[in-house]
Amino acid sequence: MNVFKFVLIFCLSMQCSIGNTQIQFGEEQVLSFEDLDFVEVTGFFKKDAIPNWSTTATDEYIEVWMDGNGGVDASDGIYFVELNANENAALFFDIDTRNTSSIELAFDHRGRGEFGYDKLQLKTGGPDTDLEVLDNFTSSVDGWNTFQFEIEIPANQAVTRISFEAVETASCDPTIGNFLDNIRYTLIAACADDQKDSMFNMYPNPAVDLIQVESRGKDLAYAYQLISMDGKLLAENRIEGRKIGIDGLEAGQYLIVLLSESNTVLEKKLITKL
Ligand SMILES: [Ca+2]
Ligand SMILES: [Ca+2]
Repeated sequence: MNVFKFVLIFCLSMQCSIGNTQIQFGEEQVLSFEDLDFVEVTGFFKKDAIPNWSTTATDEYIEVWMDGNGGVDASDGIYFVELNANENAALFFDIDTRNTSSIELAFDHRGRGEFGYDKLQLKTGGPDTDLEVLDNFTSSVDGWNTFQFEIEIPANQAVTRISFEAVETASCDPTIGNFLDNIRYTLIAACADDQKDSMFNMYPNPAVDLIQVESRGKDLAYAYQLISMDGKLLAENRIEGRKIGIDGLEAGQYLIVLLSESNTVLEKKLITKL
């Protein structure tokens, strides 16, 4: 294996394995309304009772259905939801998308009314932004449909909201229709080729004795780790004056990991010491 190939593979694997423990790149996560505190009940519940989920409803209620209620079975497990309890609102969850290039999303949708179709709208964006409409998805009463969608994550969007809204119901009442269950998502890591869009710039590279750290976002890097190409931690220090000293290092390639105050990984960069 030539040196370049080794460096690239090593860098990609570090990018995908070092990081905040909340980020599970490449592993499918399932939000299926099964981790509820209440047992075997259909009803309206305050959003705090539904782990991971929230709603824009002013009364904060989310409508949970149990297997068999109204003749409808969950598509996964025993619980599912109907969009809208008492008022027309959005049901959503937020994902930590630092260092993420895209999300592979899948969900199951089913209509309720006997005549016609239910339609939901998928939206996404940062939690503090006007969410972007990705697409509409339509299902009838005849059974659960699985829909899949790949969502591109803009660089520096640290948190991504996934939102579902009822836009049409066969019942003509926005609070009656649009069942949702078995939401799966997989985060795809932003790897080495995304460094041009990263939050931090380290220069010069190659470097001789000092590396300057420049931040393009609100995050500040408080400390760094210097890691050898065979994965050994060589140094871990606070960053003083946005500079990292590499005076005593042997010439070669190293990985520099920038850390926040809580030791969360902010950025990783391959640096060459001359
Ligand atoms: Ca379920
Ligand atoms: Ca309802």
